[in-house]
This record gives sequence, C-alpha cells and structure tokens, in this order.
Amino acid sequence: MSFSTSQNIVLASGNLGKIKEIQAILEDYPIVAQSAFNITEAEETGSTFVENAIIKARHAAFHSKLPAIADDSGIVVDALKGAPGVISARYAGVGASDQDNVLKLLQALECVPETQRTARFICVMVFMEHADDPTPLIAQGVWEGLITTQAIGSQGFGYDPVFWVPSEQCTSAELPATIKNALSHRGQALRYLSNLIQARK
Ligand code: ITT
Repeated sequence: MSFSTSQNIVLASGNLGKIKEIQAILEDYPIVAQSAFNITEAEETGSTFVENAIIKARHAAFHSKLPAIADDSGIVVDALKGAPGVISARYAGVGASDQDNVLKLLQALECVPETQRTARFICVMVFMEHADDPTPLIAQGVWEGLITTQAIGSQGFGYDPVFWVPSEQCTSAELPATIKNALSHRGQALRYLSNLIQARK
C-alpha cells in the first residue's frame, strides 16, 4: 500500500492486539497510536459498530487535531441472537479480561450443538480527515466461523482462541499473524479503507 502525507494519522484504539494488526497491514501509513497524545478512550455509546467507530475517530481527531482512523469490532454469534456484538470487549463486564469474555461465551453456548455454533467477526474501520468531517470513509469486513467448545491457541487476542476458521481447520489463535491478517475481518476492512483513502486523495 502506498500513501503520501506529511501529516500523521492518529489511531483511535487502546487495544494493543488491534494496534499491532492495524500497523502491520497499514505499514506505509504514518500511523501513531492515540496513547502518544495522551488521548483517553471515547465512551462507546452507539448501538452499532458504525456509530461507535465514528465516535472513536471523531474523538481522536478532535483531541489530536489530526486525521484519525478507528476500528470498532466484535463477534456476532447466531445462537445468541447476535450477542456479544458491540459489547464484545465488555461482555463479561466493564474491565473484563479476554479470558473472562471467552469463558462467558463458552458457558452461554454450553448446550448448543456444533452445527448451531455459527458466528462471525465484524470490523468497521473509519477514517475522518478532521473531527467535523461530514463524509467519513467507512469500510466493513466480515469473517465467518464457528465457536469451539474450548480455547485453543495462543496467538492474537480477544476471542481468537474460540473462533474456528473452517478454511484453515484451526482457531484464529493458531494462525500466524500474516495469515490472520490476510483472512480476517480487520484485514478486509483495512484493505478496503486504504483504497477509499487513496481514491479520496
Ligand atoms: P478500542 O475501542 O480501544 O479500539 P476495544 O477492545 O474496546 O478497543 P472494541 O470496542 O471494538 O475495542 O471491542 C472489540 C472486541 O471484540 C475486542 O476487545 C475483542 O474482544 C473482540 N475482537 C475484535 N476483533 C477481534 C479479533 O481480531 N480477534 C479476537 N477478538 C476480537
């Protein structure tokens, strides 16, 4: 990917797992995490991934006075009517660890047979030129899979140890970072977002 600007782009995320993946995919972009500007996390008051991604990008652009990229993502489980969805990061409560969230998900699906354990990761990436940008660039990625009955693997973050990837016959926590980025909801959304940014320049 190529991108030329003298301006940095602030990445509106405090999640180190995400930041690593985003920086690896947008390696040619001058991206700086919002923590470098001491920007605290925005309150995610939206009920959709799109709303929350815009809230985060606007917040980071406002406080840094720079263009901003934000990611709102999560896991959507059919047997749970779409939960955890937008509250994936705090499914087991505010401040919950990845392990707490994974455990709660496995418990919620305890009696659900394999054929009904379908799920998908969703990622909405937003680029805003400035905090009042009326035309944010919005890109969504979707990654289909199944929820396992136990945690397997140690790569990645969040729900990766319980997300079974049928094409690879392993969980996303068993995939090398390059393969996860090639397949994942975040990889898809970032490549699409990059095209939108290039087209706008
Ligand atoms: P920021 O808002 O600071 O970016 P966050 O973790 O609070 O960090 P979200 O509100 O977007 O971000 O929640 C996303 C959650 O969804 C994340 O914490 C994981 O639990 C889960 N998730 C998203 N993408 C994932 C991935 O690639 N692998 C595993 N879990 C993922």
